[in-house]
Amino acid sequence: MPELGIHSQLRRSPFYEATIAEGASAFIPYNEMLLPLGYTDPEAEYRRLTEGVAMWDVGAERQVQLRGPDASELAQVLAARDLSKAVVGQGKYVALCDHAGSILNDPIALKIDDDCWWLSIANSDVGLWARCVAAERGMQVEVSEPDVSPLAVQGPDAEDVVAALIGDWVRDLRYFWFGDAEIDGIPLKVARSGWSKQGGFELYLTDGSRGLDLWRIVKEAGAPWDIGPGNPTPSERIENGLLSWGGDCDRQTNPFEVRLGRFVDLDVPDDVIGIQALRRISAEGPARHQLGIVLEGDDPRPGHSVWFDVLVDGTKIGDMTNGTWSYKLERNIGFGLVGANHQIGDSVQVQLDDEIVPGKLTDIPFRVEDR
Ligand code: THG
Repeated sequence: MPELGIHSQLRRSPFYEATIAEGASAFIPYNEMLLPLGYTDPEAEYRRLTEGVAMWDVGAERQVQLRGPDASELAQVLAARDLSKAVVGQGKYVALCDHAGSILNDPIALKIDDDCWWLSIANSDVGLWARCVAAERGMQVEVSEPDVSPLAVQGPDAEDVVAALIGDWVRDLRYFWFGDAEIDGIPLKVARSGWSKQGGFELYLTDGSRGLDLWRIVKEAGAPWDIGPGNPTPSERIENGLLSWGGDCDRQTNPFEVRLGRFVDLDVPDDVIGIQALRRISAEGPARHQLGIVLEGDDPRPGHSVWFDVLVDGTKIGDMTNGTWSYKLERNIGFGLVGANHQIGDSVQVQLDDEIVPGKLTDIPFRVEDR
């Protein structure tokens, strides 16, 4: 790989200096920000996440704020999921689709107020899309990027840490629901969410000048549980089937192909973007589907986010999208986006760079028995 230049628009999160002090050794660009990718020891970070508690700088999960009398209407027009019954304090995982029903982003939509929503976005420019749609439809709504930066606390001990920090009321929060809190004068929204299946919370910091204070306070509160730094961990998230927009789907992928059909409501109003196409795709059945791939061999390979061809008898049947070494299965695993006629249990081959490696299609989440 040649050296990559760093664009001046790659912004630092309010937690950036703390992550450097903790030893962050790799970052990726995400929403024109730097997102920490690791702290030199991926296995230790995986163990901490799956057996203890980790804190993550996910400030790059930016919020697209919709505010005004038409904010709820705009949120609904953008999202192929029924938001009409959502109440203030509730979040929902949604697919934002284009007119062809392809996924543009998969944010969490948080209802902040009757006239205000946040879309907590993955890595694509939803602000641009939302502003354009609002203007074209003559809606009264202001679209902005507020000063909000999530800090995730994830792992089996996360609930104890966040309860110690904020109060026992957080134990009653339902998944994706949130409430307001203040620690040491630092304003937060506290949500039960996060990009792992280990359980946890996200502290949405709403004053970027207090990022380093919040990092220190969470670290101190988590010390009895041995909290340490971490990051969205490829092994854990692939084992458990969490999708990375841009990594496991592209702008030609629809929700039914990547197991997001359960988050699509076909009976939303006809003016929801993409819904006509989604109804048609749902009726016809998607051409591809997402299954697991377990590769043969127990030597760890480097993780990848480029797509590799998946073959049967030399013919391409789909792509292996993101892949990684699984600490749980002790195999190399990844997501397959393959023709709908290929099924769990089928043997496949994956063309990795200059080597063809045999593997098997499996269910998701991945299970040790399936290797
Ligand atoms: N937190 C916040 N913002 C985010 C993410 C996050 N923005 C970008 C990205 N992550 C959005 N993508 C996802 C993908 C999956 C989940 C959350 C965000 C997720 N899914 C569960 C699942 O699929 O099993 C639960 C879904 C459900 O039951 O509704 O958690 O992590 N702030």
